[in-house]
Amino acid sequence: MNYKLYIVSVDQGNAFLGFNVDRGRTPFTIVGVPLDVSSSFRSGCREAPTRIRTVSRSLELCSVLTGLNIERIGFEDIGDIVLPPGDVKTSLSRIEEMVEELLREGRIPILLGGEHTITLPSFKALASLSRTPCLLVFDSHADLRDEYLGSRYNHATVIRRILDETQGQVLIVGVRAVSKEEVEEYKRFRGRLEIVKLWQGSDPKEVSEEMRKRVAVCEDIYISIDVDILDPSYAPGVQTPEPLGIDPLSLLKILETVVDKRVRVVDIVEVAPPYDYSDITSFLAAKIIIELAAIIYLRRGYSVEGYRCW
Ligand SMILES: [Mn+2]
Repeated sequence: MNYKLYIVSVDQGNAFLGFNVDRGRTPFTIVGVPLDVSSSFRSGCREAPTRIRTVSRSLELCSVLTGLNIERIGFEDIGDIVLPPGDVKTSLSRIEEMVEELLREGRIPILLGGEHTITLPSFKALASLSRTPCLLVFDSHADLRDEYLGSRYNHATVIRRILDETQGQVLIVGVRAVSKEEVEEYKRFRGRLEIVKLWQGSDPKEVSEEMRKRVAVCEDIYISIDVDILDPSYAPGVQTPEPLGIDPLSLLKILETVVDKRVRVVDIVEVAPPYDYSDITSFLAAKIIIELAAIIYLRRGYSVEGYRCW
């Protein structure tokens, strides 16, 4: 499949941060994946790619954590993938083929969700190209159910399906909302699945060190950020809010410690603009992408001469 057939592009001014750079200049490819079919509580994450792009245009471009000028790095923003409404199976296979092609082209895809279900096809794409793929999930939920409301493919089963359908290692961080069934699943998958505790008040340093140890075996790393890992006071515009989360700076500090050159794919999912007072969550999502991209860029060892703001 040529994924470009299913892409609706954005014009220059509407791209992430308001400008689109050529492939040759940046390793990052932004793509919107507005899958929004399975929410059990409140929906609207199909609007997130557009909203995150819109608010991103008002953010400044110096990365707080790294001091890098992200304007020098930039993003190739190819637009949104078109998904057939209501057809989950076709949607998932289309996402998988697109991510696989982007990886073959040597890109670092940054997926703007959409619901968390998109991580399944996208991680499968990485897993098909890697000997030891690892999924690093930041989420307040474990998403480990075998089925939810009679469905096997949705936001509440996504990690379970990944364990079933790939050989990848999975590390979930930030879980604070689980069912009894999920605790049983966790025991069953121990060895391939680890859950690192993290909630309001946790020490990000301790958590980062534990995570670094656990990802030591990975050849390639996929980072999936469900924004409901954050406390609803920082990120109210999500599909399934969960109290007692961490603050955004703690999340970034953990990412700063854990991210290295093995990171191949990033997704940020579950932002729900209809519930996002004052665009708080969309702004935060855009900021996280800026900071994370700057960290990845540094860790991959590209020259940053002349790229610093200070
Ligand atoms: Mn979640």
